[in-house]
Amino acid sequence: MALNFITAEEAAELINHGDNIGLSGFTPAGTAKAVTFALAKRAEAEHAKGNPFQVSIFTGASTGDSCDGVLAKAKAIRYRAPYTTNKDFRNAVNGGEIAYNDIHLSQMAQELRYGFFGDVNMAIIEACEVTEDGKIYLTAAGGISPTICRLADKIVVELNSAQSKSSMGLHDVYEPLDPPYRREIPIYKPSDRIGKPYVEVDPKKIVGVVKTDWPDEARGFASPDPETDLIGQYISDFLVNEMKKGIIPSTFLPIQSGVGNTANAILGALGNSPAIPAFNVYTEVLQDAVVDLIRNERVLFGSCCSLTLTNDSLNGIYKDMDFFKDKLVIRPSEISNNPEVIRRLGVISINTAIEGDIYGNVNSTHIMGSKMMNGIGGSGDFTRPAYISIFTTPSTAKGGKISSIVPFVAHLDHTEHDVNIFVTEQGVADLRGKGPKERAYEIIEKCAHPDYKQILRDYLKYTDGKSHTPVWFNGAFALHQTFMETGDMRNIDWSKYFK
Ligand code: 0RQ
Repeated sequence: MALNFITAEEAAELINHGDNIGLSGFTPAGTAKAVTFALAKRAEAEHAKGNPFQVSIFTGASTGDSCDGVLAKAKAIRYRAPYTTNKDFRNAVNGGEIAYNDIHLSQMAQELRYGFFGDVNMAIIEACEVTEDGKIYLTAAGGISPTICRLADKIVVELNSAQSKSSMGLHDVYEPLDPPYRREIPIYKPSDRIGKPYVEVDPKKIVGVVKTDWPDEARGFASPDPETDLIGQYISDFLVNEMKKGIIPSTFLPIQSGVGNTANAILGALGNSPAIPAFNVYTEVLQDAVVDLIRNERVLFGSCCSLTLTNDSLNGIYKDMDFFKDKLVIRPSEISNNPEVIRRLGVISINTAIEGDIYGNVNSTHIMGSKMMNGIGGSGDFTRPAYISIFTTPSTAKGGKISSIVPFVAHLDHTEHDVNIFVTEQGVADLRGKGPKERAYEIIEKCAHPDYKQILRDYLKYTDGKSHTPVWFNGAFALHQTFMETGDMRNIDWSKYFK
């Protein structure tokens, strides 16, 4: 069947108010750009005419400005799931304009198949190649593309010439069956391939192909600073020690690392540690640091869901495909983040917290309990089934006015049952094999900033001190309350909270 080439504006005209739209990509990598940009313009035009125009957006993870940014500013999104990082989108969410559903990334595709979100009216998929018989070759990310392509009534392909066709063998496209027919996902080592290098669709569903040359919108990272360097060094030393104790096998275990500057610095530290053998990465987002480690043969293999790289780094891979093709694989998020596989492989997870509490609960998503930052992303997918789960954060935020260690997290994403190790620039708290009160002591003494150690010890003193997990209700959020009232948690006056 001949491909029908259309413009981005013509594709946007095929979308109706109230539609459910699925997008390729995971982070700004591999995300549809041209049609979503045109869709925002269409929404603005409809709104100017007084017509309602809003859609629901389903993605693999965050997107770039040409999607979440422009659509949020155009007030074109009613509902959106999962993860985002865009500032304009965040403002709209925290202003109550968008129903944002922060679900675990590994669950997005299957929950679409289960019908939790209704029909998928259109899938917009970025590709580096599409064939008349319905083979779509994805670009820098797997995301939820296989599932939305299968579920969608209509597919629009963004054929992006800024993405090299040399990426055509990188993907391993596999979609599990749903219960009660689901079998094990047959990945036994990070480099195993179990699917096809393309998404196969009924060609009749491809209603249009939009040619574009829009580069990915992933941003670079700041150079590591002394704080992130220290955290990276602590984690590297901790893992070496675990290997010496025989807890981590001498061949080492695959690493998952979150996204951001700290994650980039940690991977750099692991790569530079002579005591750590060359290792595998089984992660969702592959960042620049890992590309360098693959080139230096410190990382043997990288399994991911997206190449969230600077464009220079991405093009470097595309140019060097002969070197990278047996060292990298891009999977759908349902597979890259699959708890079954993560537990089988024994992945060591390293993610960033906004705050943690003295018992080991972690808040990854909400500032002061109510303002959404980004979302849980894949951190929950990896933390629970991890061989060892690690969370990191600087011990303070906003120049010391906020302690990242608090009596009780103001929002809970990862519970004390799932968190093994907590690391700040102050040190490493090992929560394994400890009861709640022992964990409280460990976290305060090893991780809290010196300005907050006594404040946290005082909080514990005001609990009944005896019960299993002592909580003082009036004081549990007193540090947060003090920050909201005075702008600095160090102004805490516990006596105000006595009744
Ligand atoms: O605010 O931007 O106004 O300066 O939060 O903090 O220190 O820049 O940290 O960029 O590494 O992000 C948890 C948000 C950390 C991220 C989080 C303020 C701080 C700053 C950002 P400003 P930093 P990072 C893989 C895994 C969840 C998803 C996940 C994240 C801003 O890592 O979204 O793990 N994780 N995904 O000042 C108030 C505190 C604070 C605070 C920091 N305690 N109270 N504000 N801030 N701590 C990725 C995917 O799934 C794709």
